[in-house]
Amino acid sequence: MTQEDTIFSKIIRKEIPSYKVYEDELVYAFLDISQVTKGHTLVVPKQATTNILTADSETASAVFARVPKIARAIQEAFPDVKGMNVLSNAEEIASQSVFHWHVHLIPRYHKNNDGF
Ligand code: DGP
Repeated sequence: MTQEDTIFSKIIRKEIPSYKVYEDELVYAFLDISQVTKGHTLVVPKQATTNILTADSETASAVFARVPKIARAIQEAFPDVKGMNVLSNAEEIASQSVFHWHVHLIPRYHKNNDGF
């Protein structure tokens, strides 16, 4: 399988539906299907790369430059957001399951973190 064949590339190309949170020429952000908490979002570069261990500086800059804006947009959509985890899993040993780089934005609402 090439990186272009991952489910996220299909989502970026709109071959598979997703709930869009943000999009521009370099980055696509959409709700994670698993919703660890309400508003759990994935920020993905349109240029496919496996993970943060393979991302070039240009791609990494594009993704991380947009993370604060997208994080604040989530907080505006869900005003009860109290904080947020920002994380990225690289390789199977670190629980990566989709091999197209993505950053998780996981809003936190309560001390027990359920968010629902
Ligand atoms: P990771 O384990 O860090 O590689 O995270 C992959 C995430 O991708 C996981 O939280 C579930 C999410 N995911 C997998 N397939 C789909 C999909 O088809 N649509 C959406 N919206 N999210 C998906």
